Amino acid sequence: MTFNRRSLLLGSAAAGIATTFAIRTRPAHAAEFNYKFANNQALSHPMNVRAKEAVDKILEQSSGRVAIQIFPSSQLGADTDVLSQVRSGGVEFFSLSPIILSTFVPNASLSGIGFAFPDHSKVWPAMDGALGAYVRAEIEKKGLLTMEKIWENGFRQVSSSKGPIGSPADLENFKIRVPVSPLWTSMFSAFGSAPASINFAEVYTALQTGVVDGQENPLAILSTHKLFEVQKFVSMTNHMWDGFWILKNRRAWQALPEDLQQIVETNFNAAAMLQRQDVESLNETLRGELEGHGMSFNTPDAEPFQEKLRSAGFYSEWKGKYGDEAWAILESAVGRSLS
Ligand code: X2X
Repeated sequence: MTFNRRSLLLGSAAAGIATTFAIRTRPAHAAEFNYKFANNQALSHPMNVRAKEAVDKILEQSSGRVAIQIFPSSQLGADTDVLSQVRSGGVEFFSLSPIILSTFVPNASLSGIGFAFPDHSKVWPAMDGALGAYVRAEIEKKGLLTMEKIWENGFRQVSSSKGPIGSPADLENFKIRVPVSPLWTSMFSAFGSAPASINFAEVYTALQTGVVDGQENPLAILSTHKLFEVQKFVSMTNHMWDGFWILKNRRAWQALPEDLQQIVETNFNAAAMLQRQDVESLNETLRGELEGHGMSFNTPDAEPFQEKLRSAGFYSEWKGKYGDEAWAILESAVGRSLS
């Protein structure tokens, strides 16, 4: 990374002094559109690496008219707060899991149903196809907008400080942090766990202080967020796939002339394609690194977990909530019956 004003801004955001620094260093020829992109990921996560490349290109291709400043690591607030900000216009762009987004757009969580996707070969055609189009339309109905291409978070794995999860019985009474969303709470309640809804900004501390014994996230996050410092066991449950929609405040977006919208949309979507590859390969190759940090891995058979959800009525309950039309879109995307 070259040492220039923009990398300084990005670096200072990580240190938590972004706002004051940004004001002090604003150049005389400020951009016409100064927008913020908030996210919950560490600077080292491919989300921020690829977003930085995208905003640099946007600045250049717009001849300096669109300056997007990145605020990583929940600097502008926890996810549920920033969701309010992107609705009100306090933040112009925000990346959010479809499952957390469901607190505002209920059917957005459809793509996160437990064990729906077997692997990425079904994920991308679905999210770039009918399932993604359905969800984007649901988001628009609520007055928000999103970029076309969803970014990758990955298949989620359970980690614990107490012991490996080998079967559904090991999840019973397990104190697990889940993101703030009824789908997550419902799923781990169906396993008989004790789920606690905690925003990502608080996860490290919650694990460190023992408020919860475990959490679930893709391996890239265990690495970039250093959760290996406070967790010992990783169980490769692959229990759900998760991504990040890049939400846009409608008013801020419509204030951009069409050619600038095009520049922003194109660069974010191109960055998404690269970020998907980066994160997918990290999630496939990080096991060795995490073992080097003292984590131990096991890979349980997924079938008993799915069976437990089925017998607890999880699938029929959510089919009822989403409705038959949405459920049919999901089943056709994953290519099989889920309930
Ligand atoms: O909160 C989480 O666990 C994270 C980072 O995976 C999401 O944004 C859903």
